[in-house]
Amino acid sequence: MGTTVAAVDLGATSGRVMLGHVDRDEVRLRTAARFPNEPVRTRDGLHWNVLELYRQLCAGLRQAVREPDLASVGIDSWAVDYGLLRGGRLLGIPHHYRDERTADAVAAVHEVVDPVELYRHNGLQHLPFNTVFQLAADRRAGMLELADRVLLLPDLLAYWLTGRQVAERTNASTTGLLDVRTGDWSAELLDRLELDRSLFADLVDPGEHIGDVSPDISADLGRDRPLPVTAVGSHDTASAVAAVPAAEDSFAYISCGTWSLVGVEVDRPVLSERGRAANFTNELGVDGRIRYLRNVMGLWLLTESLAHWQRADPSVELEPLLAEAAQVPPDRVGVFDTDDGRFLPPGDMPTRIEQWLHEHDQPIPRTRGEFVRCILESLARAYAGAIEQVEQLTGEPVSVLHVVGGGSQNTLLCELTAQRTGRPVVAGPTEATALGNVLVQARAAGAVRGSPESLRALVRNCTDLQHYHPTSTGRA
Ligand code: LFR
Repeated sequence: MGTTVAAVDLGATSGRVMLGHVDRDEVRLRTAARFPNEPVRTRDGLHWNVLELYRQLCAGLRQAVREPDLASVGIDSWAVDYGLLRGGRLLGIPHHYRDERTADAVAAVHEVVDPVELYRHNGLQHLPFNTVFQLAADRRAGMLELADRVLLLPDLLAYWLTGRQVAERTNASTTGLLDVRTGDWSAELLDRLELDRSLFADLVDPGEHIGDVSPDISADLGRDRPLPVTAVGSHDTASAVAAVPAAEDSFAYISCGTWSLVGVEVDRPVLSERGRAANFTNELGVDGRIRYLRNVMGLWLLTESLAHWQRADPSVELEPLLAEAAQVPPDRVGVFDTDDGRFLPPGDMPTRIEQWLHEHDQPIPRTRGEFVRCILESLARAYAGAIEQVEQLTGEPVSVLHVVGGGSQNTLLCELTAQRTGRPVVAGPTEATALGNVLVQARAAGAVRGSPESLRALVRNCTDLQHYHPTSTGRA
């Protein structure tokens, strides 16, 4: 028995449709479809190929509906990006958050609401691609005035499936336009930034029924009965953190994929000036929890370096480079500031890293293996810095670190993280985002009950976790 649900989980480089089967104390995941997500650069910048993502999503659902007891579908993706619509039609191709069109728009927004005040309202760290800045860029390009609706990407895909336009709250909290205290659209910010409230859909919470897949689409998918679409933590980080298998109160997490989101969960927003200056964010999570965290540049540094090397030599592979990196003595490589803005756009990452190290009189890696070590070392140091800061900013000690997402499989990174933070690291699950998505749907369908802690216990029972101790290795 039990319940089966489909989790559509879109990442910056690939998407998947996972089938999650939940039965009392057990949750099992299976892949129904996996597909690449390849951004496209056109004359007007870097875009997401949303039509291809929707096509792949539907192809994945066609597989998923073969499950006779499929109870619902939930969609999550990265945050902040959106489609502009008019009369229900998409206007233009959604931009990628790594597009550089917001450079001037940030200053334009800050002229109206300065950074201190903006933080007081929305509690968000400054990232140049937050929706509020992207919308300002669209206004300057003359696009915003054409639109009557803004839908974040998972909401856009849910709209295409169901015909219903909503704004899922966890993702909406990354726009910079929610009041972090109330969790509602901030009337004051909208007013001052001259954004009409009607541009934004009504908010829904994870677990709410968005609507059923429209009958014509359902028929096309091969389903002859209603297929509900359920709101999940549609911001992937919200879903991932809901599935952190922590048993302890004093845990921190690193949701480690393209980005590394490093922080803790709190009940109330932390809005101190010190926290703002340290670029800590308050993002809304599942069940009203708040993720107090910092965006660290993440494995993007590694995957983008690898892509650069592979352009010159397609035979380059990650695994041997990681093995080489593990042999590099720690003092052989320099450490760079992973969060320097120069690393945000796509491009030749090794040269940018080299330039940074050169400017700061640090040793330059001589081999690809040394580059990999330098990147992982720098990430581990960035994590250590963020953990130290979060302890100071919340006044709460962190006793253990949970690493979830793709990066939890990177043994060297986990070892270095344990060493540099001086904390035990518990690694896994890799598919935390899909699990968080599945569990929220399963709870909405009545297949499991309970608090965030009981969902976490379920993940814990069903995951093979790896443990790393600060002193357990000579390699780091
Ligand atoms: C992670 C993530 C981060 C967000 C970044 C951009 O996938 O969602 O939480 O800051 O992508 O949207």
